[in-house]
Amino acid sequence: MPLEAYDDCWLRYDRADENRQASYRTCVNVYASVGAPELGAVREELRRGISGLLGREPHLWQHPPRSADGFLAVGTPEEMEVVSDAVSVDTVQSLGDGGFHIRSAEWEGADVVVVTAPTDRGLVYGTFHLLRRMSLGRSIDDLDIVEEPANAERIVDHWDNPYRRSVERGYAGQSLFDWERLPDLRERYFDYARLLASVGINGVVVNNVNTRIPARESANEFVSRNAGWRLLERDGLEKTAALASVFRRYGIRTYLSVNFAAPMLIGDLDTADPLDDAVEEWWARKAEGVYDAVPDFGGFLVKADSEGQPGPYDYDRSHAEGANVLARALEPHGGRVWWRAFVYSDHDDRAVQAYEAFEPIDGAFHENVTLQIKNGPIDFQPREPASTLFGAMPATNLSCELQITQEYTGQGVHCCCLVPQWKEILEFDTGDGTPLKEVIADSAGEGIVGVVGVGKDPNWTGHYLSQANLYGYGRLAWNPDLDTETITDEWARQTFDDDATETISGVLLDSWDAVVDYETGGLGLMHMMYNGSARLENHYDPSPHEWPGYHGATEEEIGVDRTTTGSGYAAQYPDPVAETYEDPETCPEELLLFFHSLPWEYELDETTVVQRLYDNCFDGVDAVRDLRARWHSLEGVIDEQRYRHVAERFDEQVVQSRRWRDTLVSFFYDHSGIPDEQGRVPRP
Ligand code: GCW
Repeated sequence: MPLEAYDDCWLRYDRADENRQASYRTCVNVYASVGAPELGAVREELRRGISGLLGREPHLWQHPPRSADGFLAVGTPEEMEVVSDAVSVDTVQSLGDGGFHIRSAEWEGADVVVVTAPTDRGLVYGTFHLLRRMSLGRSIDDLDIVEEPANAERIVDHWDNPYRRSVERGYAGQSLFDWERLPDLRERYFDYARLLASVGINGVVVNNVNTRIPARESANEFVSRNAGWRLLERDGLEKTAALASVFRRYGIRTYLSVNFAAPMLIGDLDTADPLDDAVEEWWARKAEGVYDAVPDFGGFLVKADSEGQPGPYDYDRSHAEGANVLARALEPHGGRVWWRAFVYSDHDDRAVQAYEAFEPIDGAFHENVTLQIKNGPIDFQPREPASTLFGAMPATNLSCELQITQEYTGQGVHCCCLVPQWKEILEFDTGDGTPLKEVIADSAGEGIVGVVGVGKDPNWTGHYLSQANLYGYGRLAWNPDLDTETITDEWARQTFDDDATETISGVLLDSWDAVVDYETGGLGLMHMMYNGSARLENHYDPSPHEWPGYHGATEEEIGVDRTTTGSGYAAQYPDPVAETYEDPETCPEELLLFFHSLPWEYELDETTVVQRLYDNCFDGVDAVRDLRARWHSLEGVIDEQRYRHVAERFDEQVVQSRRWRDTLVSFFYDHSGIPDEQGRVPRP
């Protein structure tokens, strides 16, 4: 038992019902190979899982057991005869890294279930897959399952600030990683790795992309709020190596965010110019040191020339030149650079900038560089169109960055299941019929990245229901074709009681639409959140007056013209996508005001723009009230603690959604002067 109490999330392994227990008895005897660190993790997970599901400890064997109930065999075909007999070895060998094969067979008169894979990492995923089936109460008879991850890279990025223990945009307490005490390990790190591996994550960036931000502590004293840049020093590498030893057991590679000016901050160079020989040499030596400490290190993540971080622009070099110097250093060790495309500066329309910076340098990045592009062109808003870069850089390795932590979607208070938002993005047609999910799954080194905000709070994510976002992110990264309902059902069923699954899954499914309605009016407006001063960044409360450029409200019109008569953003998409967005008649209604500035009384289907905005804001609050009522129906059905925690948050969400609604509808009314047809908008 861990010393600190914290939630098991979806790895609860509650007792299976009687019938199922009988049919799961094959798994009471486990024959698992030994050796690789991953296999220790496999055996341990089976011990936990089977003990929970069947109420009895499994027997772990190092040879095929003689048992009337048969047995479960976990290993590669080379290691185990029972495996090579039970499966087609060619099928297994043809699977990509992470892929696995689960098969029922008869072997020497015994019923066996075989979990096999070409790599040890695949055995971890196969084991979790089998345990998930059992947690979901599904049959494990006659299995013949072959799975491979759709995305080669399935990474979570932490925005944890080492040495300060804070988490940027984290709503679940302090950093999970006890930076001062590392390399001492905590049991919780292992449980975190289990959660990640159970949904197929294979990479973790342990520190914030803001590796150094000077903040004013007092009138004339500046300190660095984020000391992540120090992780490249010897002491930091020791801490990283300790975390990597935990993640490695679960097939997860560890990465660091690094500061582009590290040769000056840590080294004694007076430049970080990527074309300078001494800088090249510095990074090469630094990479050697990193790999000495962490032999399977994943690579560097860089936020450059953005929001105060240094970058190649400081030396008049391009992003490709900046990324490539790091790529050359990592290349001999098999490492990769994740270079973020999140750059913007003073400009009339921030949406157009990433494309302007990166599209012209398509093809200029080294093979071991992946461009990490946020899902939309602005910044993790409740709803955005997909970024134009996904359809514009065929010669570059691309990845899509999603935000799991709910910075703009109610933080740790509002229930907002983001899986439907991510599905919308992944299914987006990038122009020639290729959905975005295929663009990022095109080659090795591409994939999905999710910004997690997990912290030390006992429930990991701040809001119990936000665990579904972490779960859903992993499941979608593994298989973007899964539908949203499958994911929410799976999560609810493993996390709560069977009787509550339908209600909880339903609540999750309707939650995002509600947030979009009351935080934006549902027609593509965005960023109407309070920002505040540099030290009080908030992104939670409504504040539409603060950033007029994002919504363009005037007395005549509402929305931002991003067509060719405006900022030209729509034209960055290839046709026919660009054409669809250019014309307000064909632009999807939910993005209308993102692309167009329209008169308040512009006609929509059976109503006007302003009336639709009013209606949506009111609908959003009604929907939250309905979600709360549905949650209340679970009283006595699920445990008191989680019931109350979420019920209290729903109470607060009702209050906050009304605040959002009232602020937005008054704002729309103040600008338009057009009353709500139903008289709900208070006139000043
Ligand atoms: O959304 C903004 C956040 C910043 C974040 C930045 C980024 C890590 O408000 O907190 O910084 O994006 O993605 O780099």
